[in-house]
Amino acid sequence: MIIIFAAAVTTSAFVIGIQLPAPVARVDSRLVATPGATIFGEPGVRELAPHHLEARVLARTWQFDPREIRVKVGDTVTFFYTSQDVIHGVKLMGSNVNMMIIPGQVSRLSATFEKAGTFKFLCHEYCGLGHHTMYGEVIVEP
Ligand SMILES: [Cu+2]
Repeated sequence: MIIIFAAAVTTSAFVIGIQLPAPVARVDSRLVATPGATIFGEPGVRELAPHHLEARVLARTWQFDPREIRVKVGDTVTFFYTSQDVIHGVKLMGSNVNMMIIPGQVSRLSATFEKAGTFKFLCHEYCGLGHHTMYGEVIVEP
């Protein structure tokens, strides 16, 4: 069983590309939404290089800002998430993005979109009465 478990972990890490997200930076959650104070002051998508984008997403009760992210097929997007208030989470369907979003901490993960379509993302940490309204979508254009 231990050998099978070790093989499953090794395969998911090095073949499938599933990684443990680690905190990459700290932010002051009181100032996080202030323009100019942190990278989340102006949330959205920026092009860093051809086919390499950066998405800065601020989670707060009960929405993601931005709620819609548009990319093109073949783009690699590095997602940065943080929370302004309570612990949230994000699971992006059809990708490896599945992270906790913790106030004061930046979570980062990259995904490459090989297929056109609309991929929903949603909060997977119960964050209060409006939790079920906390979702958005990545639109991958051909
Ligand atoms: Cu939630």
